[in-house]
Amino acid sequence: MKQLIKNGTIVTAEKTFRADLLIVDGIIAKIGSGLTGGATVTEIDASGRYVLPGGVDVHTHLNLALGERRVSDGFYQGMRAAAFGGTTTIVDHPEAGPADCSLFHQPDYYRELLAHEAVIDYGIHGVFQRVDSEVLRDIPALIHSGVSSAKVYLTYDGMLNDVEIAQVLQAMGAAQGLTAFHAEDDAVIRALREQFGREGKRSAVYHALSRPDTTEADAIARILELAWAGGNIPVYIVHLSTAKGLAVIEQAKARGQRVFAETCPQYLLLDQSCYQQAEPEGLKYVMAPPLRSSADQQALWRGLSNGSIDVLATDHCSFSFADKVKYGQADFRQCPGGCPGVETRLPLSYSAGVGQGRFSINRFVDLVATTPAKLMGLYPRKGALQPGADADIVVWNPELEKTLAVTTLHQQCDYTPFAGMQVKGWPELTMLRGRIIVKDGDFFGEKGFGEFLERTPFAGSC
Ligand code: DUC
Ligand code: ZN
Repeated sequence: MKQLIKNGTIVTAEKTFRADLLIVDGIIAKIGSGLTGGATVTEIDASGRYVLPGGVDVHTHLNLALGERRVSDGFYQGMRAAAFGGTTTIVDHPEAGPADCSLFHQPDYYRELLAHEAVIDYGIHGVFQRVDSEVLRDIPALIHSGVSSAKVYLTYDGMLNDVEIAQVLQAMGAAQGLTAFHAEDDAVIRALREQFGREGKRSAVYHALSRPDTTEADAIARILELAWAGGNIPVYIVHLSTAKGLAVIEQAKARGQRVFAETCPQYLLLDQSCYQQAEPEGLKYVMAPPLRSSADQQALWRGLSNGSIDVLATDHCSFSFADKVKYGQADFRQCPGGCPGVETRLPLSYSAGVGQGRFSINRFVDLVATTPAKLMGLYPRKGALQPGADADIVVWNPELEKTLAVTTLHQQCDYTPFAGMQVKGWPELTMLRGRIIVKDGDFFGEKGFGEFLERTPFAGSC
């Protein structure tokens, strides 16, 4: 099957140029001017539109379950929403599995769940919930099974201590795995949560106050020292939220350390004043790390534009507002943490990033598609517009304006933290491996068409 996207403006991480793009059997075959595909070609007119690689969101929790608390969308609805927002690949973070389960358990379990549900392509991260000889032994096999990254928590129940982190880093580095870190210092957070609980300070604002910015910066500093001491082992910091944490990363990068950082739209566009909203509204913003100050936001924008921050992902985690109120109204410590965002990532970051002159459209493509694909072992199959790449393509209308509202989004969540925000720029058409899955607000995806992506081991740099 042949398709030709005509008259569009192609945007890659490096350049912007007018050209046509020919797709043969789901793969990009040619990019050039005046292309024709013969009698059997289907043409898509992209005049006045940008032609972008499909978005790659490497931090989602589309099906997270923490005991009886479950996110509201699940894989099918979450992926459908992603497609509406121009994202064609996700790499999902599973929750911890049963006690003592092997390193393969959660990726295998997620693959089973996803096999018949997926409407976009997907990878799965591993998760370290304990460290022992079996876990360390299994790391190379995990990486070579296509799960080239795995996450370590420095807080929550499955957190690792420094000795365990050093062991994991050694084994991951040797196997060319990329270790992702949730960087929050548990001891301080635990102490503050207990103190606020004792003092009856249980509203949403105390969630933020119990996780000060130093907890992120200190945790990052600890991770980076361990990775450096281990021989500059590559690390990936998820959902960076603070200027202090960014400063630690910038110092490390300056000494040549292989550290990669991700942030998310909520940390760029929402601030801690959200917790002051009349109760229970503040619970919508209970997430870890919490929202920060406007000075932190400015620092993160600077980091995105100057290259200190490498990836824009979402940490999409759609616990409903109803459940946040049910569990968290009396005590923020019981509130399930997270917010939805997989559908709004591209429009928000394009509008606030490119639209407001903070970075170029090429940097936008780099942050939302190309660099995440490189880091997570998906490039150049994903995140690239070049011959041989999957034809995962977004036709982007830079003039389309929308006001974000829960009623018009497709995420199966009863709120969006970005309600009322105005965006200019929207994906009109989303294509996955040559197949149109969203066009002009209609969904044409099919359960089971999304494929598991065997990710390649980490190349060492990107
Ligand atoms: N933070 C959240 O708020 N929710 C899901 C996981 C995480 O790291
Ligand atoms: Zn997360």
